[in-house]
Order: sequence, then structure tokens, then C-alpha cells
Amino acid sequence: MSDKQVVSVEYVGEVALICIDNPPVNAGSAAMRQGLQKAVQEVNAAGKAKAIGLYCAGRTFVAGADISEFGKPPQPPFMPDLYNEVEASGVPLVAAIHGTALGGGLELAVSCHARVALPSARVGLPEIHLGLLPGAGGTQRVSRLAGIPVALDLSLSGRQMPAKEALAAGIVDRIEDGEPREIALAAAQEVVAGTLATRVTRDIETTADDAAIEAAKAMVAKKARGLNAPVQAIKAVAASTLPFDEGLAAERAAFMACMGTDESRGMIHAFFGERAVANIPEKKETPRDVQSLGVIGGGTMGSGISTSALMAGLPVTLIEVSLEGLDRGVATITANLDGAVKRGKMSEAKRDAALAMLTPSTEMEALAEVDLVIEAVFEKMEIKKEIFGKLDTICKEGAILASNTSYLDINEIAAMTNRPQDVLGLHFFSPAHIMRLLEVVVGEKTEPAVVATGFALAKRMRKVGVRAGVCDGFIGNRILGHYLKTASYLVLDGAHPDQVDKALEDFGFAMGPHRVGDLAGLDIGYMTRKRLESTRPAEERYGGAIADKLSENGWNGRKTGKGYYVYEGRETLENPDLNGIIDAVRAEAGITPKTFTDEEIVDRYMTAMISEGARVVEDGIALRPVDVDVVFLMGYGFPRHRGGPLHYADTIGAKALVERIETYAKEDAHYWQVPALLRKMADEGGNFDKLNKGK
Ligand code: T1G
Repeated sequence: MSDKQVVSVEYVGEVALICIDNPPVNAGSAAMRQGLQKAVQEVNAAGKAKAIGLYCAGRTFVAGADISEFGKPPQPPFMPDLYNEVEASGVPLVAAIHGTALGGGLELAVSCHARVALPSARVGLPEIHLGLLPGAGGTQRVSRLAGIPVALDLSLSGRQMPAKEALAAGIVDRIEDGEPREIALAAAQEVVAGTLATRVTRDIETTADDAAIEAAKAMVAKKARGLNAPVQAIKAVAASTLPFDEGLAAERAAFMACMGTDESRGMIHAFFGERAVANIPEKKETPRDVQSLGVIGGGTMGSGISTSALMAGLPVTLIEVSLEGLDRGVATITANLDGAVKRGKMSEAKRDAALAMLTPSTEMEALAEVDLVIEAVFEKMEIKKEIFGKLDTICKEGAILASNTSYLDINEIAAMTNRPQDVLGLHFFSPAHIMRLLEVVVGEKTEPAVVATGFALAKRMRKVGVRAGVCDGFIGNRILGHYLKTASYLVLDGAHPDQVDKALEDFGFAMGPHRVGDLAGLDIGYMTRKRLESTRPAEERYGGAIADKLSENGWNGRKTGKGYYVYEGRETLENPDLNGIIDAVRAEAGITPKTFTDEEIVDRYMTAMISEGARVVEDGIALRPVDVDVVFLMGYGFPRHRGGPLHYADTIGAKALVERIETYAKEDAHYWQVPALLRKMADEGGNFDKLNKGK
């Protein structure tokens, strides 16, 4: 796009208006930067204007640097230099902020000489979500305008600050409602009239606040253990007490210490990945209109799904077999909504309106007119088949019938109806009103428009839909089932559950697999192992003996107060009976325990996850490697700065992964097999990133 289309200048009396029009979010691309530089220089040279109103077309003020340009050769003018030029402009600029002025967008606004925001506008420095920090003067200018605590808060949280708060903090000078162009014009005219004061931000002195800096360091050491960007961001903000140019240089150094790191690359991959997964073969299909939902089952999942739908403004008819079950479901939904109000996610009025859209019933006939039904009952195929047979006779023609099953065969369920084309899987993750992942499981006969409807529903419910094919466990649980065996083999062979958990938490997982098992309930894994017992290949090493003994003792984790750990109130303690169980199982299996380093624990665990992830892509269950990454980032607590298992695999390299698997295979050739895709990559120098780009 040429400069003139991206940035334009018009004159109204003694005022110039500069408009940035760079859809979709007015990102600070090279064309935008070049256009803005030219426009500011042009207005100063022309000498016709006494003030400049700066605004953006479209839905938002500048939403930041153009992330798609990262990693490419940078083109001048570079943002920090450009914003210094804006600040040095002889003709003062006033920014009219609407939508979200984020990152380089807020940095542009604070390099202007005054700022007016629309009431709905929000400002922020979300670079931390990309493993970066504000790199165009944001840490220096926000500190000067609003103080070091606010600059730390925005740089470290990456949150979006509402206009009213930004006004109180001193980041914006006024709040006015109206169209951005009109706001920019009126504000510039006020600058000329002297009724809107202007300031050169760099000339403002930052008040030192060592206590805030130290508190931020302590918080980051605890909450962002091992991450680089937060540490660098604090350094940059602390430098804002130096003379401006020294502080700016310190910020630049801190920024460059983050740019291009694996941490930043991983988080940028996650940012684009969450959007890339919407690129499905059915993208062009017209989704069916969904204005009402039916949910069958008021248990944890059914009530979570209902909550999420109600929060998205969708009426829900909730079906339970008994009044008692129905009351429990309604009570859980009410509690979920009350929690959302407490977390500030919704107003009380919105909560009441949501509850008013809930219709509980014990009669499935109440679903006759809904547009889409989500079955969320017990994970037993027989029960699901019976329900879908009934739904087929009750629901109107064109109604979509979805199952929330987490691993069962959607084709088998669809075969119970005369409308297999209208059947798909919508696999939510618990808690369903909080977790953003939704696996959209496509059956052999699922119609493309029905797949598109699943994705449209995901977006409506503010979830990220990932397309999955049909197999046991789809994408996430299939891979989970594989790599959890590695955790159990490690414990059988000598590692302690707590050591495995700690090693993986140091790698970045929020919780290690044993703590997760205790949280979810060890009985779930127990039932899965029993379900699969008859199909387990004879040559497969059984890793479930220790977990079986825990469940057989009734120790199923948090809900029973004891599992791998003991739970007393908020305390998580060692289970004194665990070592005895482990020793007995090892002795019975004739295992002489050996020690494992934390590094080897992580290597084995991650290699197993990567291997099954590669097979899921090979088998076409996931469309691309990035789809596997997004499933694990959004559904399994995978550390975001690692970008997901297959993005992380590229930092190890296919050759090294193949060598690892071949080494491990000497112990267990059945479990450790080199996926064909990985072998091909190793032989041809490929990687998952190239595969994402279709190379
Ligand atoms: N650069 C390039 N493309 C971007 C973009 C960006 N900054 N932000 C969004 N897009 C694309 C996005 O990929 C999608 O593309 C489309 O715009 C709509 O986005 C020097 C270094 C602004 C709140 O981190 O938070 O400034 O999929 O679906 O839900 O200090 O986008 O349609 O092809 O998300 O309405 C800092 C990131 C950059 C902001 C809008 N800024 N963006 O949300 O739409 S680093 C950010 C967002 C920086 C400086 C530093 C959100 C949004 P497509 P969307 P949305």
C-alpha cells in the first residue's frame, strides 16, 4: 500500500489533520511509518497549520508495531526515531484515541503533545505478551506522564487500561465522545485557541520510585520465573529517571535483549497461531444461524458450557433427567455467573439477563425448536447413542447435534441419526466457561457448513476453535495419553512423581502431570486405562500400576484429599504411603531404580509429546503443526513462551529428536518409534514452521 493511501493530510483553517488508514488495526507498518514521517515533515514545512490533529480511520487507533514485519529486515524510519521526530515537531500534535492504542500505538500517542480519548477507548503496552517490552519510548514517556508504578503495571501486565483510568493516570488529557476525525479537529482547534494545553513529554521529569521497582522485581521473580522480557521491562522503566536520551538508549538495549529470543519467537508464534487455526477448508462456508442452544447434562461440563453460552448472549435450554440434577445444574451456572461478576468479567445486570435466558427442563422435547444441541453427559457410548437417537426424532430439521465427548467416535454417534451431516463434536475444556479452547471434531459425513457453524459458535463464545479429525482423543487427549505414559515409565524406572512435577514446572508448565492428575481426579485415568485394557497391545509396557494402586485405595487426588499428594486445606503435602507403593510396584516388576536428571525428564516428556504431535499431523487429525501448538497452549497449560510442542520441537531440531528417540528405543522399541514425518524432516532439513507455511 503506498504512503498516500496509508497516511493522508488535510487542512481545516489553521489546523492540519493527519489520518492513518492502515486496516485492519492501523499497525505501524513501514508504509505507515514512512507516511507519518512525511506528513509531519510536510505540515511543518508548509507553515500553514498551528496545530495537528492526529487520528486513525477504521476501528482503532494504532494497535502497535506491525508484528508481521518482525524477523524481516527493518525499514526506516524506525519507531523510536519517528516518535522523537513527532515529539520535536514545531507544530504540536494532539492524538485522538479510539479503539485500542496499544504498544507502538500508545507510544505514538504519548510522543504527541496532548491526547484526547473516546470514552470506550483503551490504552496498553501488551509487548510483554510477545516476549518483548515497549521499544519506542513507551517506558520512558508513560513514566513521565503517569509515574513509574503505572508504567510498570502496563509494561508487565500488558493489560488494556480504560480511558477513564488513563485520564486519572495522566496518560490522556481529555475524554470526548464522537467520531475520531471530529475529536481530532476540535482538539487541534482548542490547542490553537489555547484552551487545550500541550506538553513535550520528554521534558517532564520522572519521579523516582525505588520501592515500586523493587516490588516489581519481587513479583516477577515469583510469577514470571525464568522469563527474560519482564526483567528487561523493569530495567527500562527504572531508566526513566535518567536524562531522556540515556533512558531511551537503556530501553533500546533492553528491547534488543528480547527481540529474536526463543521466548519472544514462541509468544509471537502463539499470537499468530491463535488466529491461524481459523483458516480451515470450510472457511468460505456460510455458517447456519444459531440463536438458541440446547445443553443436555447439568454436570460440570454441561453447566460450564451453558454458562459460556449465556455469557455470549445465547439462550440455553438445559436438560437433566431429574429435578435434583437440574437444580444442581442451575445452581452451578448461577455460581459460575456470580464468579464472573466477582472477577469483573460481567455486570450484575448482564448476569441477571443471562440467567433469564436459561430454561431448565427434564423433558428432551423442550429441545424441539433449538438451533443447536450440545450433549454433555457421561462418557459412555451407549448413553450417547441413545440420546442422539432420541434427538434425531425431537429436533427440528437443520438443527445441529453436537457431542462434547472428549475422545469417543463421532462417526459412531452420528450413525445413530438420520442426519449424520448435522452431527459434529464440540469438545470443550473444563472449566468450560473459562478455558478458551474448543476442539471442533469433524465426522466423515459432517457438512462443511456445520463445521463453519462450529467455528462461528466458538468465536461467539470467545473461544478458539481448532479443527480436529476423529480418533481416540482427537488432538489434545490423544497426545496427552501418549506422553503421560512417559511420566509413568520415568517413575517406574526411578524418578519420583514430585521430581517429575518440579522438573516440568521449571520448564514452564503451570503444574506437573501428577499434580494435574490429582486435580482432575485419578479415577478418570483409571477408567480410561480399564477401558483400553482389552485393546492394549501385548508389547506395550504398562505404566499404570502405581496410579491403579492409588485409585484402588480410593486415593483419587484433591477430591478425596489424597492422591500422589496429600491435601490439607490449602496445603499440598507429601503422601507418606506413596513411596511404599512405588517400591512395591518396582520390586514386583523387578526394576532396579535409577536416577534421572531434571533435564532428562523434560527431554523424554517433551520428545514423547512431540512424537505423538507429529503423528497427529501425519494422520491429518490436525490440519497443521500450529493447530497442535494452539491446542496445548490453550487447553493443557503449555508454557506460552515456548510456543507449543511443535514450535518448541523446531528449537531442538528434527535430527536431534530422531537421535533421542532412537536412543530411548533401545529400552522400549514399541513405545519409542520415530514418526515418519519427523524422519522426513531430519532427512530433508525440514521443520514444523515450514510445514505451517505449506513448504
Ligand atoms: N501487527 C500485525 N497484525 C496485527 C496486529 C499487529 N500489531 N494486531 C492485530 N493484527 C491482525 C491480526 O493478526 C488479525 O489478522 C487482525 O489484525 C485482527 O486482529 C515497538 C514492538 C488490536 C486488540 O500486541 O491485541 O508495538 O487474522 O483478530 O480481536 O513497542 O489484534 O485478520 O489476518 O486480534 O479485534 C504491540 C496485538 C505490538 C496488539 C484487536 N501490539 N493485537 O483485536 O482483532 S509490538 C499488540 C491485538 C509493538 C513497539 C512494540 C488485537 C487487537 P487476521 P484480531 P480483535
